[in-house]
Amino acid sequence: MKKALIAGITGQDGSYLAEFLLKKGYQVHGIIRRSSLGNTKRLDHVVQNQTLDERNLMLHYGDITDSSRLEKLVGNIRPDEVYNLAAQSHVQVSFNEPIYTADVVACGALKILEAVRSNLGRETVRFYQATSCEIFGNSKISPQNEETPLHPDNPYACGKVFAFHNVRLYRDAYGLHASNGILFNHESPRRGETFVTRKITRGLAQILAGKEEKLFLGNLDAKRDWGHARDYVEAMWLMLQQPLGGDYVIATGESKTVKNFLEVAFGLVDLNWQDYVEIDPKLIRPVDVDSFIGDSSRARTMLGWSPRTSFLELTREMVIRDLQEEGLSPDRYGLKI
Ligand code: NAP
Ligand code: F7E
Repeated sequence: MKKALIAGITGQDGSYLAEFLLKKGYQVHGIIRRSSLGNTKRLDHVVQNQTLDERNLMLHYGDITDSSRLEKLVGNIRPDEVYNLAAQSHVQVSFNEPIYTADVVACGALKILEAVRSNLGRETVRFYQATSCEIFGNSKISPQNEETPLHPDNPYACGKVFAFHNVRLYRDAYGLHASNGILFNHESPRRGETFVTRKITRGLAQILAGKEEKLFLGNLDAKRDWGHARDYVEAMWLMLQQPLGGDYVIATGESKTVKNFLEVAFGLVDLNWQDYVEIDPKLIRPVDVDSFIGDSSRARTMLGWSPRTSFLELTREMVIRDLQEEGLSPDRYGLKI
């Protein structure tokens, strides 16, 4: 039985990846932070599904900033595959907390990479780093691919660039099977509530439930290449099944504005978003990336990967799940599950 270790298993992607690997027959180990309230909401259904003699999901306390703990976990578990998804992943928060973000996003990635290199033979382990299209920033080149020059435009992106180069370096210097998944935005009903898509679908459901009257947002003209997280975790795994490590852009190749997302989400329940949305200047970032659009030809050719979920299907799934969270029947709005 193959063993995988996931840092960031309690996040959106970590929970989908854990499900994916468990279905493939892996023993999955996850690193979770101690929290005074639970942080395993996205995993509870998986944990509860396990029968006692089939406990293939194991959670270990740890923090990506704590190298001694990472050394111990990697040394004891001896995983075949290590996925580093742990991050302070909110761009706007990274402007407020740049030092902490760098500790987690940049140094955290290097710490787990070093724990892998020093504990495990390069023949036996494969490493995945959650890199982001944010490394391209406001690029002059569109669409962006693996050759696009890096131009990070926020502290989070600067941290991801540091990690990106270290993964490449560990591949070249030590022969480690290490890959950067350069993922463009990916969303789902499990998306954190302060990212724009989930903020919109959750806000819409709260308006319909009569709990809120308005939804406050920032830059509505920003364009993002939005895919579904469930599709993107498959690409992470595929990268680690290749004979050599490498860097791959994962994207849909379609870019939409925040306004487009509002139109589709509110349109699904026959509302006009302009009646409900107000701009809050506090939500405008010191620098925002105007537009992302990815060219994932390399992944499509070499990994045989392509996205399965359309923009409309993604938005629809998120709206339905947030209506249900508010105790509203999607049927009432003509939305069949
Ligand atoms: P997410 O929902 O914010 O999850 C982040 C995970 O990292 C959570 O499990 C979080 O734990 C954990 N974490 C944060 N700080 C940590 C620390 N100090 N020690 C250990 N764990 C820590 O992010 P996501 O959307 O799943 O994204 C997964 C990864 O892909 C991240 O590295 C992100 O930067 C990157 N990425 C995301 C996207 C996207 O569009 N979603 C695109 C490109 C790259 P808690 O649950 O305890 O907070
Ligand atoms: O913003 C605009 C905002 O926070 C998208 C992370 O997963 O993807 C994510 O980063 C756009 C931006 O995602 C609000 O200014 C308008 O232009 O959902 P977001 P992000 O910043 O693109 C990348 C690939 C990652 O790697 C990151 O980890 O929407 N926007 N109004 C808003 N954004 C937020 N959050 N909240 C608003 O009210």
